[in-house]
Parts: sequence; C-alpha cells; structure tokens
Amino acid sequence: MLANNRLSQALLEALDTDNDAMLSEAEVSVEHSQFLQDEFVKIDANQDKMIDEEEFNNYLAATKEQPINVAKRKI
Ligand SMILES: [Ca+2]
Ligand SMILES: [Ca+2]
Repeated sequence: MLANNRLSQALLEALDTDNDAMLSEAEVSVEHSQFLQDEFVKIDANQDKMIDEEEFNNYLAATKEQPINVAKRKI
C-alpha cells in the first residue's frame, strides 16, 4: 500500500501541471496517455471531472490487486 501511494503520488505530480493536487481531463490528455483517458471515467469515482489523490490511489490499488492475485495463483 505504501509503495502504491508513493507511485501514485509521483504519477500525480508528473501529470498535475497546474499543481492543484487534482487531475483534470485536460492534464491527462496533455500526457497523451490514451490509457488514462479511457480510464478517466472509472478513476473519477464521484464524476466531478477531476481526479483527486484519493480517487487515484483507489484506482491504482484496485488495478494492483489483479497481477498480485494472478501471481499468487501460480504459486
Ligand atoms: Ca491539476
Ligand atoms: Ca473526482
């Protein structure tokens, strides 16, 4: 979890060009990240068209679960 938080913080800082600790659709587009644009609606849990740190953390935590579960199943 701590590693996820650090990762999301680094990503958030990289994408957050106006440094308001929120990611707008425009900021996500600026990075030309098609993946993030597609995922924007999913990440934006309260659908206010802004991604805050909590939403981003929740999203990353949710996506990180999957490879871990797959890895566990192999063992
Ligand atoms: Ca911003
Ligand atoms: Ca939001």
